[in-house]
Amino acid sequence: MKPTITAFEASPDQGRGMARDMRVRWAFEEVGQPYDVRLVSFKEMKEPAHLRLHPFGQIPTYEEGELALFESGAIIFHIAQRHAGLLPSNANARARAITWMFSALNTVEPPIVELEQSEYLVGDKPWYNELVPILESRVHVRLRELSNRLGDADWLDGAFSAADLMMVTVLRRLEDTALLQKYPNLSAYKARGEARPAYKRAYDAQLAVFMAASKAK
Ligand code: GTB
Repeated sequence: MKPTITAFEASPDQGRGMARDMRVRWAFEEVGQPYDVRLVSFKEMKEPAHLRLHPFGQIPTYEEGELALFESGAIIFHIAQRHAGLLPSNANARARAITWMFSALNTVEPPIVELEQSEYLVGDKPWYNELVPILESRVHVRLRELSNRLGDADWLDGAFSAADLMMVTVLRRLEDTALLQKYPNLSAYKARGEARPAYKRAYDAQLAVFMAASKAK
């Protein structure tokens, strides 16, 4: 059965693939699983039908027959469990890859999101300009640590896995900043992920949503 995910009808990123459906699309493309997308408006996301799928009224969601999931991490883990290609078969290597997936979501992404959200949450406060370097320094701590660990390896732990897919999508969130430039190996790592054919197919698919909406206007 073809799974259906949800994505923004009108993504604020204007087709740059910054919303979290992008990582799910990429996972599908990596394993060769066709999928459908149901586009939802901001209003629909907060209505009962969508809240039954996602208690926090967000995208992405995943539906396949009786199964409904939310949280991009859980969805990608589910896809990776069901298909070969995103997690190693060796049990220890698989556990390590899952550990990296969690660390992308729980350790690296939060300070990046805090920085990203600070501008629209408190950008008008008189102390905002003092807050930014503090938040940036928290991001730098994680980037420095990640950079040290990655070293000159291509991927986080052996072959490309769902861990890299997750980490690359997290690092992409820094595109509007200069923070990543300080870490050439992380910039190259991100570029390596984005150069994968599956990434490109996923990117083009979400861009097509934006292009179609722009044409319809
Ligand atoms: N922990 C959840 C997950 O990993 O799935 C977080 C899901 C989430 O944050 N969803 C966002 C959402 O639905 C979209 S991805 N927001 C609407 C709401 O909460 O009401 C976050 C996002 C949105 C837009 C951009 N952008 O335009 O650049 C980037 C990232």
